Amino acid sequence: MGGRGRPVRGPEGRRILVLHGPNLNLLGQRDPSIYGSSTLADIDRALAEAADRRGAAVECFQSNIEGELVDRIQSATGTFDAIVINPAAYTHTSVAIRDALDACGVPAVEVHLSNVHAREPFRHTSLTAARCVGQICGFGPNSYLLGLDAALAHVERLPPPH
Ligand code: CA2
Repeated sequence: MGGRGRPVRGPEGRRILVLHGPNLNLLGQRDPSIYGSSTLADIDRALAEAADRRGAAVECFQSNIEGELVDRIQSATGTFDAIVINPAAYTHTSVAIRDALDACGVPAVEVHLSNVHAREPFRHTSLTAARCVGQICGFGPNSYLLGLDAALAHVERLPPPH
């Protein structure tokens, strides 16, 4: 039993959906001073290896299209234990992604490569973070790995489904 009498299950067999928002497909090709030199493929590989070491699995998906991200969030219900999402620019604009996170019933962790709170004021507001368990930002690609661990730690403390 975990704290407060909740059952604790390990990360084994957990399925985590990783979503990357618009322009993140360009990582490693431009603006390395802000976003570093890792490519999205590097990040996805590191996530898959980290998940594998924990006996869990990730599925990674990137889209520049808001509706495709909404579709993937909706389809996570009943198929994934948690979502790790970097909504990129949609963080600051998307009521649709916020509503999808609300509706899907799957716990989500928001991650950002950069420290959005130390950048332009328009990046300080996240429409999506309030529908997530929490937000991790400013650690470069490690934000995703920290997000994966946060998501696994969170679901381990949820009661198992009936
Ligand atoms: O820091 C993050 O992870 C962001 O989500 C990245 C978004 C930005 O709009 C958010 O405010 C913070 C931008 C992703 C664009 O990625 C690029 C990568 C390489 C070159 C150009 C853009």
